[in-house]
Amino acid sequence: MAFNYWPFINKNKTTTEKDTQITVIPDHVAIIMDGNGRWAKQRGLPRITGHKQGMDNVKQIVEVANTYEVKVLTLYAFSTENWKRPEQEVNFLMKLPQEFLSVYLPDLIKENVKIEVIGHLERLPKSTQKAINNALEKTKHNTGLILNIAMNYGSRLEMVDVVKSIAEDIRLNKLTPDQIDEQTINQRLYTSHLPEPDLLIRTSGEIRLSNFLLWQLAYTEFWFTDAYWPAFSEHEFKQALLAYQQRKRRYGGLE
Ligand code: V07
Repeated sequence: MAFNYWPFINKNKTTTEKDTQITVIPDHVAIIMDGNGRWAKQRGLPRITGHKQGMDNVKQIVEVANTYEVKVLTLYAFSTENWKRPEQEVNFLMKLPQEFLSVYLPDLIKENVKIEVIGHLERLPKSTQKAINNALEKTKHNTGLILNIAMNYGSRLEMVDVVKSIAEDIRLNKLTPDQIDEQTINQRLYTSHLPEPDLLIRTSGEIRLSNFLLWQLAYTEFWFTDAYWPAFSEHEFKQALLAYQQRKRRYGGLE
C-alpha cells in the first residue's frame, strides 16, 4: 500500500483501532454534551427521550474516561441559559440528576469515582439538591476519577462571583487593588482546586463555547465532532484522545 508510510497507521487491515496506542492522556477532559434533542428528533422521538439517552451515555463515558485514567472529567449538564427552554423540558431536566444517581450512584461508588458539582445549586429544586448533596457526601473520600458536573453553571456568572469576592476582600482591607493578579482570580474560581482542562470536546457539530469555562479554557486543545451526545461512544472519545496526543507530540518536536 503506497499510502502506508506513516507509522501510526495500521498496515494490516485485520488490526483493529484498539491496537493504536494512546500514550498521552489528558489529566482533565471537559465536554459540552450537545445534540440530545437533535438525536431524538432524527428518530421521531420526543426531546426528553434524547436527554434520557444522553444521561445513560454520561455513565458510559465516565467508565471510558476512568479506564483511560483521566483524572478529571467536567461535563456541562445544565447552563444558566437553559432556563429559557420550555417549562416541561426544564422540569424533566431537573429530575435527571436524581434519576441518574438512583441508577448509577452505587456503581460510581464501587468504581472509586468522586462526584463534584460547579454552578448555582440553590436555584435547583430541593429534591434535586438533596440527591446531589447525598452523592457528594457518599463519594467525597473516593480517589479515582473526579466527575465534575456543571449544573446551573455559566462562566460569566462565575466571573461575577469572582469579582464580588475580590470586592468584598478589598472592602474588608484584606486585599488592595494593586495586589490583584491572575492567582487572585484563579483562587476564587469554582474550579480553583482542579487542573485546567487539557482537552475540550463538543459534540453535535456546534463550534462555540456557550459560556463554558471561559477563563479555564485559555490554553486548552479543542476537539469537535458531528456525533450527537447520545451517540458519542468510546470510539469518538478515542478519536479525541488521538487528536490530542498528536497535537502534544507536535509541540514536543518544536520545544
Ligand atoms: C443531564 C444528560 C446528559 C446530556 C445533557 C443534558 C441532559 C447527568 C446529570 C447529572 C447531574 C448532576 C449529578 C449527576 C448527574 C444531568 C442534567 C441533565 C440537568 F450529580 N446527565 N444530566 N443533569 N442530561
